[in-house]
Amino acid sequence: MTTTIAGKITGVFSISHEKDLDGIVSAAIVRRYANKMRLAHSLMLTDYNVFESDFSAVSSLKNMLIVITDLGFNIKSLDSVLSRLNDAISHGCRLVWLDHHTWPKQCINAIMSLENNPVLKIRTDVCASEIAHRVLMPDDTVSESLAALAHDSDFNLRQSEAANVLNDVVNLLRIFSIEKRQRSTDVLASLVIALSENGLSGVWNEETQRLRDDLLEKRLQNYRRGLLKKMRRALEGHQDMEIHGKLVRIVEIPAGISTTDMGNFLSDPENLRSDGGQLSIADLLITLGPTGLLGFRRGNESVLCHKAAQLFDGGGHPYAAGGEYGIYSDFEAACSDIFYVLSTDKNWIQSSTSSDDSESKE
Ligand SMILES: [Mn+2]
Repeated sequence: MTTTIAGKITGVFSISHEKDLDGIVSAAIVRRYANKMRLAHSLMLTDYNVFESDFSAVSSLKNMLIVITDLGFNIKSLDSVLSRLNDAISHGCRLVWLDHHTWPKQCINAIMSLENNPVLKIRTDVCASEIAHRVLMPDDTVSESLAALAHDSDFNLRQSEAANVLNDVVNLLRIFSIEKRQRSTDVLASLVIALSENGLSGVWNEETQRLRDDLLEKRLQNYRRGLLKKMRRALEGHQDMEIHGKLVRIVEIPAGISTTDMGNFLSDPENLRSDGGQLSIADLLITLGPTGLLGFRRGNESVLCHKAAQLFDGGGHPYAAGGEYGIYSDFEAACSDIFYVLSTDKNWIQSSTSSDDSESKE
């Protein structure tokens, strides 16, 4: 596509997801592309709750290559998104949209029917950074390794300490921007720039396993200490119940902690140790978030998380799933409800005939 950009394009306007490492790395790859093409580069990081209002800036763009990464949109925003893009395209802009979320057919058709040859690449089996690398910078090894980093984070593989660290850095900077009422783009732009200039080694010292920026490293350690304290307190308030012979544990997720972080914390036997001794690993682990969302994980392969989640208007995989309890005020009362619903159904437990050999695999 490098040869098909119209001559009058003067810059790249990059719009990416602010919320996680995949969005930040996608933006870094887009910036490498802009540099390679000797085009000016501007950045806007956004999230779904402010996407439509942020997107209004698109209307006034002129002669820009608009590159949107790691963001999808739903039918509800279709008209407003289309009208902004139509404005921009009538001012000589072109659109490239790269995403890995599931799109409604109607939205795909609407984007593809825009003028000026829009590019829309959606794949759900990889992360957005990997799509950006393949579409924009296929021969660039820095983009390739950045995309691998985002993959580790997005798929929660946790094989790269650097990915874990950068994910926490993105979160801590986002929270800082909310608390200080600053634009997330202003707070996160230097990270995007550092990653795009020198790849991971621009921000991370592989030898010492620390961030190159000492102050940021200090802020990271404080942030992680705060997270641990919150998660330990949440674990202390856990509710356990044996249902159909399985140990079911519910833990309340404190504000500011992601379901992934909480789930990872609770699945590590190291964290289940307290002064009172060692908590056993639950067969079914349920997290209840502040807005009533439920996360399901298992410590035993005879448990089917997606079947449990189906009892709460959700679904997912046998090993992890999500559902919804709804707004609640009393955690213990909510737990009793959840335990009761699970007691009324046995489909979330695999029949015992094959469980012996499958259990040993986990
Ligand atoms: Mn993503």
